[in-house]
Amino acid sequence: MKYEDFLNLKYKPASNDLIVMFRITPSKEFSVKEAAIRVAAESSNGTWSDLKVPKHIIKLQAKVFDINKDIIKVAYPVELFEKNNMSQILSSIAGNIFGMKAVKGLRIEDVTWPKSIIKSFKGPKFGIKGVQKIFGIKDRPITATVPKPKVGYYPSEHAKIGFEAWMGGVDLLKDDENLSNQSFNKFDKRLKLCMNMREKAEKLTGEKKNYLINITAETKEMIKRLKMVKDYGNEYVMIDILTTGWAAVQTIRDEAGDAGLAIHAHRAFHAAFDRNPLHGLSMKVLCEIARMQGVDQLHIGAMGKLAGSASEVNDNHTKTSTMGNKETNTMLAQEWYDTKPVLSMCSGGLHPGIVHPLLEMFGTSIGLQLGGGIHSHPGGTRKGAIALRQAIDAYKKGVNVTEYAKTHKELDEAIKKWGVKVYK
Ligand code: CAP
Ligand code: MG
Repeated sequence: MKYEDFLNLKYKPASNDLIVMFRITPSKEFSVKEAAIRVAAESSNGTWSDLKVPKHIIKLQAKVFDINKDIIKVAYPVELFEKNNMSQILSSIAGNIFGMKAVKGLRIEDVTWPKSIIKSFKGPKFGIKGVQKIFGIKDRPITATVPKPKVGYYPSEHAKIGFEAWMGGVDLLKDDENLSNQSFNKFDKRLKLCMNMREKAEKLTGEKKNYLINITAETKEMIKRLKMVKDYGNEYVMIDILTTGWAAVQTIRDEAGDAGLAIHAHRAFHAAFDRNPLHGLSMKVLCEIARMQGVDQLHIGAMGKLAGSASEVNDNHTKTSTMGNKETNTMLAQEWYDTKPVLSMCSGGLHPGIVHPLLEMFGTSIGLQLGGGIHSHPGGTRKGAIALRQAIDAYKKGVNVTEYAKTHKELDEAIKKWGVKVYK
């Protein structure tokens, strides 16, 4: 076995090969081709020196089958991977290779996952239709808000903010990604008080309300917290999928599925590896993995305060919310078989004057999360929530927000404060 065995530009991938599209920047002593075969070798079963090996091992070699400037495609025999084991799959295709001296930069742009791997994971229990059914919503986005400042409130203050937001028309109160069970806001206290407020708001508004309480913790502790959420009759849990890790997410998917709870996935930590265009792993691939692992809602970006271009967010949305896509210059083809679509949650610096472009891009079967864009409304949280619902109503009626604001005070105040932004 030698490096050259991992190159075959005439190879046509088998239908059950796993295919990775890499963007590769070779170190100066290597050509793209030399670096590419080293990546294919190290991520499948090669090594740096030549080896005499039995025939059956050769079958597991990955093959570089396409090189186009700095984009290479590698086909991996599916036998290389353990089904239903995302950690092992990523240790192979997204492991040592990022640290190889043969590359100065290496980024996984996309992956085509073969059917046998996709179907080995549970996928979402609810998916888009299931979460819309929880709220009885079909023709408007699901709305969420997170109390700001992101941490510091006592449970009673947190619950009060939740009540105000629910009364103003928000569907989901959400914990921030770094709120869990700190001394100033204990999980069990917060859960109890927010459930009381949820019940009160449901009665007064006649609308279904829910709470995305963040169970992020060590896995056994997360299961304990998930069970507490279930006991209170809430229908969701929230988990920071990247700081907890894929094995933990898979366990929570099993537990949440048994408990009939939907999963809201926060993606904090993603920018550590998806922001550098020349090194790391794209958010598209994280969307694909999260979908296989079975989250029901996932933050995908929104061209607000955080990095991520409209086309990147659009690709993310394609991976969460469609049943498949053809190859483009930024995406590999993917088929999802019967793995449910995941609700794209758009968030990050959003306010009522900025939601229309998102609805124009993605339609109304998405989630909109506004934190500061609700709580910093001049009239306070409840008015901020009302302004968001007014902006959504305007969209559904085909009226632009400036026009609609003339007869809707809360929206008018939001626009006066933050303006109406259209994405460039
Ligand atoms: C938004 C947010 C979300 C980010 C996550 C925050 O608050 O709560 O965590 O949007 O980013 O902490 O910043 P604001 P993404 O609405 O006040 O900005 O959705 O891109 O993963
Ligand atoms: Mg947050």
